[in-house]
Amino acid sequence: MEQLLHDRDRVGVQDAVLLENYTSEEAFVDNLNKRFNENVIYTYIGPVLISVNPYRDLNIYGPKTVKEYDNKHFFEVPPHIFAVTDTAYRSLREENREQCILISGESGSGKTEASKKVLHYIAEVTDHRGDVEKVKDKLLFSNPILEAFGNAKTNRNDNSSRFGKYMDIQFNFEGNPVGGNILNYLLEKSRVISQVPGERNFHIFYQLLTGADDALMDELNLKRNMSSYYYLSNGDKSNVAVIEDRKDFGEVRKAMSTLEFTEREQSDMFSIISAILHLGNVGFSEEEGVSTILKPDIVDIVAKLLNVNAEDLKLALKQKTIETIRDVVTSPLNRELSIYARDALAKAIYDRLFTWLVKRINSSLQPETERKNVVMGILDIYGFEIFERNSFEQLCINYCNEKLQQLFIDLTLKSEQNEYEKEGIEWEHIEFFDNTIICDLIEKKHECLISFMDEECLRPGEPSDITLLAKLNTKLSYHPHYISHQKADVKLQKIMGRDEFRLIHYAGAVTYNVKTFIEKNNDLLFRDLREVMVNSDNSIIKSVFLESEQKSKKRPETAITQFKTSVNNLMNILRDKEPSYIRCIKPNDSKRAAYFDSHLVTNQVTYLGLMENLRVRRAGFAYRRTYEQFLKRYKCLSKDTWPNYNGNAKDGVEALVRSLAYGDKEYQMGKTKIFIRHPKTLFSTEDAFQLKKNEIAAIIQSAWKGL
Ligand code: AD9
Ligand code: MG
Repeated sequence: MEQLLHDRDRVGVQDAVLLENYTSEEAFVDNLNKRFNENVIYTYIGPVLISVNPYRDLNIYGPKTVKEYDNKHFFEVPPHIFAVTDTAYRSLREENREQCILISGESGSGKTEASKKVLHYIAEVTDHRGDVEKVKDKLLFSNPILEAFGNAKTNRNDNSSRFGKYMDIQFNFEGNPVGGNILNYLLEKSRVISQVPGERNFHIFYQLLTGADDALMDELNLKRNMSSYYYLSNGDKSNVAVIEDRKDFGEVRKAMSTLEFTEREQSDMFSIISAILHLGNVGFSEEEGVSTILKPDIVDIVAKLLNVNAEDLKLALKQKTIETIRDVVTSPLNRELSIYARDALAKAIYDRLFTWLVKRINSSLQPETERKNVVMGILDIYGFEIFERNSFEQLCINYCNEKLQQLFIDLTLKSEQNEYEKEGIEWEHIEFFDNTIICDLIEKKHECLISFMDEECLRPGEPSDITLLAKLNTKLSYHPHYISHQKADVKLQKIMGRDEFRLIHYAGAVTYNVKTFIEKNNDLLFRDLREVMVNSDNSIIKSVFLESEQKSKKRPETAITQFKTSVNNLMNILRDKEPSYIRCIKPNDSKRAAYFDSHLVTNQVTYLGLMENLRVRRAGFAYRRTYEQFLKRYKCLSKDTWPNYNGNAKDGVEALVRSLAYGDKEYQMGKTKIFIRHPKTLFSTEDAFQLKKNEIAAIIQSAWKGL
């Protein structure tokens, strides 16, 4: 137990609740820093795990470590992601309680790696029978496929997930995985058509161009030269040293066959990827406001790859048809609108392909029998984002984080309260910041940011980003967490643009720029293009466009409303599960090993709400352990319990704390645990224990010598 407790000057404390000065952010960060310098990346706040990305292989996930954590009590072993996973798994297996592991943190902090470690640990400690192995292989191999299509090199992370992911692992009564299910959130589809300098498009484009054999390249009409493709041309074309596209492509193909993708499905997918690359090369010119296609033969290639009628596609790139109440009107597009239509098509195809892919993987992960299974969910989702310039995507992401924070507060307080009640300890009310007010501002029916945004997007006439902002400012300026330019103080007005609004989130204030809000929220694809796609003979294209066509018979839902629905569904899924939290932290901005930038870490500690978390955890008792564990370690400190003690553990601890002269207010005896209020009480006990241990060792040694 508490292996590192006695070495706290060097390695810091393994649980931040034991920090003397627990309200000091500096002390908190310093503790993480000390541990990081000793290659200890994991620290707790009570049951919450903090993980600092080491950016190097620390050799701490091998079979030996798995064994060290397998079936051990949480506090008997040093903090580790395996300890968290093991505890969740035992609770699922022994008490039949559904679990969820919630991983958050900013880009590059190690969320995806953490989620893989969880899966890896589960795979290691469950049965290795053939049928179970097969399921585990499928679960593990879903990762390379989703990463190929959903991850990309960004300036923050060479393998950045550009979508949110929730994955269920389903277990049977023996505690073995029998299947799974994945939900995906908000793929960053704008990346398909352009990337900022230094970043890349999704991995799959490069993997296909470097990994496909010549026959496939011919079939797809592709050239290996990346600069031939406009959609890749503004991205980073250098071979990124750490990304091995060719090897990864092999892995993806292997994963696809493990998940039983048919040859046809695979070839349809690659045709779509190639079609998108060619589509980007379709250029337009304009005469008297009417666009013409520059190289129609490129559209022929796209049409062939997508298995659609080439002439229909050409027409759909040059005109738009609008249905009014009275009739159907077709009008030509100018060059700008043709480009817009082309890009919208590329994004829509890719986005739907990704959704199809998740569904396809899910069908392969379905358990063979329909018995009721117990579930462990893993959530790997973008953390709170605050950039120099924040747009629609950041609003969605930060809204999701507000909801997760709300759930976190709910569940943490509830579990603290439950424990106190279960142990018969008097509950002390804890003050905390309730972010419901911000969630309501964003999502509460009829009177929130989302509803006003939708109202404006869907109103007839010419809604624009500026009319949207005007509406938000009028309707929401009364709200304490909404700051319009007008409402801002002089200092803030200087840094806030007139096309911006500001929300005060639980993690800090964020200024959002409304430019492109309407376009992104409407997420429009002209009807002409949709119709061409519905008539495709590519099985994937046909099915994904048909599906959304059927859904959108009525008024199509806006992007943010769809997101709101899926976030609320997610909250319902998580709400009735037992949560475990993993908070990931990035030590520096340069992907460097052994470099801890305290300033950067402090920011993340703020955004992750860790100080608040610590405060809640410390509001009552800093330390709690079962009587058995406490007695086992410290029994040598009292004559009543050492060298021989045969009574029950609770009486033993009672006698022990009496002889250690704990103050009355300093501790409480629960039904199964002792609760200690301040760390210094525990530390003096621990120090006494270390002294005693050395004393006993010396006595034993001299006794040996004497023999
Ligand atoms: V993003 O929001 O998807 O952009 P993540 O998922 O938080 O981000 P990721 O897990 O991809 O970050 O980690 C980034 C990189 O850090 C990995 O590619 C590894 O090179 C490195 N990393 C992360 N965790 C560990 C670890 N436990 N040990 C060693 C790690 N390296
Ligand atoms: Mg990730």
